[in-house]
Amino acid sequence: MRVKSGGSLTLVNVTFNVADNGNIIVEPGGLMNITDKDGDPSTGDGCLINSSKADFIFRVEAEAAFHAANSRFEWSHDFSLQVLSDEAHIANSSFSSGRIELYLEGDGCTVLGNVFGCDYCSLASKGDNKRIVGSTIANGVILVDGGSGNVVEENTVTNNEPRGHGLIFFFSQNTMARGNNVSSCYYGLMAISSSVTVEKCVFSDCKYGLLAAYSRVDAQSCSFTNNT
Ligand SMILES: [Ca+2]
Repeated sequence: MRVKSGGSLTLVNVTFNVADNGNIIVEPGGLMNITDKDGDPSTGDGCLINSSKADFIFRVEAEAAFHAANSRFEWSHDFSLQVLSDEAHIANSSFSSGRIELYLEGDGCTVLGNVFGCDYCSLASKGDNKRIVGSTIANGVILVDGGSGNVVEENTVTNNEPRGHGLIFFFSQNTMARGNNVSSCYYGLMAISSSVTVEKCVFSDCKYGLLAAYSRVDAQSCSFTNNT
């Protein structure tokens, strides 16, 4: 499926099974909207996007727009949702697959209240001024790679130490990590060549609660518990 420039596709309460040879591409100038009927994430009337295709690609290209809410994304293989656009909002949705990467490259997009229930999830962000808020990640990491002004807030990340880290800031400036709950990771928070304000976060049962390398980290009102 391909949404081209000037095209607008809205899916409401739609089940979309991607065939063996299918991909979903939203091209520059296109808009894709995936949502439910009543705006309530608990009512199960959102969309289901699923695929059993091994090399499935779901890509929102730069200068496209993408809104997803109250819906489910299910894959039976590893999966990458690549969002290269500034105009992207993903809210109250669930992702499940073998291993997922949600890759966000544009400036200013928002990821709010999603659940990632995968074998391993990487929520990777490049660019500026993103808000990654209220997500639940079991087995995975939130990586902020470069950029400035990004906010990572009120997320819950639980890992199987020593398999992975919780929050990673890599060459990322003026970054805020607020109200996150990170447990059972190798590094709960790792800052490399970054400036990060860490506020009201809880790090528990990690190998190391926090690592700051070539970085300025200001931790305020945080709790470090039972990190070995
Ligand atoms: Ca609903």
